[in-house]
Amino acid sequence: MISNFPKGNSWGLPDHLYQYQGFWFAPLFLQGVMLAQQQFEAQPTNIILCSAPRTGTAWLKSLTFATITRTSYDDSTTPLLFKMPHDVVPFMELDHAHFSANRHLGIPLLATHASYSFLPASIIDSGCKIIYICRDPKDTFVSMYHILTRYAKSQNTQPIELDEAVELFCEGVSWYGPYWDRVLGYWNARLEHPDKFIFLKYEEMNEDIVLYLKKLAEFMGCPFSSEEQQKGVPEKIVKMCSFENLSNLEVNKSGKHREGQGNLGIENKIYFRKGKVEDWKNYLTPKMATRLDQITQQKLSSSGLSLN
Ligand code: PAP
Repeated sequence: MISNFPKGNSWGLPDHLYQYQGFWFAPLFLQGVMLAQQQFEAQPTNIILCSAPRTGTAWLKSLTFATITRTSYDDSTTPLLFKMPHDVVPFMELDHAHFSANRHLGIPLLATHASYSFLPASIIDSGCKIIYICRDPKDTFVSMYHILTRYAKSQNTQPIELDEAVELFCEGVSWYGPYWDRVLGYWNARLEHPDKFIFLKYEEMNEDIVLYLKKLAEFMGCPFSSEEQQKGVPEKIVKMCSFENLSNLEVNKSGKHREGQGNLGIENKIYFRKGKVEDWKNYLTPKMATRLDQITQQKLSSSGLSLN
């Protein structure tokens, strides 16, 4: 069925992207989203971490995981010391569709890159809490370009040039793209269910991560007590989950993610690049940046959301 959908350039990777109900997917992930829609039964206690690729998912996973499990582990025992952040939270379209190894990790967290319109009905019907993180499209694009280029090289395929990738991203032909439409989907849904949503921006978190971690803990129903705050527990979690700390752990320098699962098997280190805000300035020409900004302004004009 998927092979009959419209096909798009997969940025130099061997397979195509396929368009389904307005969004572009790699086949394994589209199949996963469709299977999860049919099979996944959410529990009301589930907390769903939603994001587009390259917008801060791994950071959000590590922060929420460390916060929720803080009575079981501290910074010297947390599984984050020997598992990469993507491996401590089940990923709906892979773990609940294709591979069962990470399916039951004993935590209420579940992650997905799917757009709001693709979430299984049980997530909405059960009133699950949803945490959405987004990022300036320019940094998101640069981050996506780098990971796909590195992945293409590891698969011995020829990566595409930066300007061609900008074109594709602007046209919406990117993993789970169009980027703007999926952010807007969650932004608009948040207005309908304000008590169930927290909407985060990578850049704002970067400015005051302790504040945002406290908000997250409260939202998830496990606020930091005054005693914990006096002991500096939020600060310790922030330090544990910082880019500097995580990217220097042995597991994230030399480990592999999803080895033996399909043809995945990706080196953990390619997930950690720079973790900086406005790194796009080092890669995009002014013309490319203006083009991306113009699309952002057009698409978000009446939404009240700003992304740059
Ligand atoms: P993914 O879900 O597609 O793997 P995701 O985790 O959403 O990607 O985002 C990756 C970005 O977050 C990378 O940004 P960069 O390419 O601009 O550097 C990655 O480096 C960054 N990142 C990973 N871990 C952290 C962290 N602990 N703190 C801040 N940024 C991080």
